Amino acid sequence: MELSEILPIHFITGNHDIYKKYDTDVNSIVAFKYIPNVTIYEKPILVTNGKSKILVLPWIGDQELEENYVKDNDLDYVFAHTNIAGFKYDNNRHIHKGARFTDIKGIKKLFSGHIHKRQEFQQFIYIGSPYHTKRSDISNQKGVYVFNPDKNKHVFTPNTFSPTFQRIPLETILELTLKEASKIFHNNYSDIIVPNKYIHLFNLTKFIDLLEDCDYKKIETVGERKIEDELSDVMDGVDIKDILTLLEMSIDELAHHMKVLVKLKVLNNIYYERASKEEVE
Ligand SMILES: [Mn+2]
Repeated sequence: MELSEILPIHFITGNHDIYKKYDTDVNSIVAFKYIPNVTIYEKPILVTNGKSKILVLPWIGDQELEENYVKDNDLDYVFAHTNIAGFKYDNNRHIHKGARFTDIKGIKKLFSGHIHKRQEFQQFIYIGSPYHTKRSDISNQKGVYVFNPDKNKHVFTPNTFSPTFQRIPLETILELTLKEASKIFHNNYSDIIVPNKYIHLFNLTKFIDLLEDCDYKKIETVGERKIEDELSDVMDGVDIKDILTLLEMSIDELAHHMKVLVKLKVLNNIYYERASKEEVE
């Protein structure tokens, strides 16, 4: 709202803004549609600034279709929300099942959302989330891109304001003065990596007491071994889930008896199917 008073805002639907798995007709960003100076895009569309041909490509979830939209139009720029083959998921696994945009010739620049990890390859850019949201963001610098289509130049400005997630070895901290330590922990989420052999000796409570004047977000300790376990957990995790799958997972978490779980899932499925079929006015 405040932003739209400064400059025109353009939204494109992503997979987490939609109710159904692929169809974007029921989405949450529609709520912003009536704000002056705000445009939302629910379907792929060609737009222009008078000089360049620009494809706006909201979430489709079908890599072939996405590739065709890009191939079939002689484009300058693309703004997308999708998996792009050759890049990495937030958990660092390679994206194999994704649109092969990097093979398509002639795109001057492509910006995409979807993956939160900021990454660039040639003229293809995942802008990333604007700030850290979880531990997998550790060491991924977030920020804002400003793009000038006339010159095909972009400038990245790091976000040095928002809290970040970080991991700091205990040895490093022990070398710091209290003032230096306060500065590092200030406003951030920090894991102190404690060597396994010292895990029972390090007194976190006492340590945090020392930092009482430091306005930190969170300080936790992790053993070296725990980090290894966690990393392999992340590797096995599936990155993107649709609402149906998320609902099913939370049903599982209720830990009812098998019979009840099965009933809930059947109900969930029926409800979801109905909702998906229903016409939206
Ligand atoms: Mn997404």
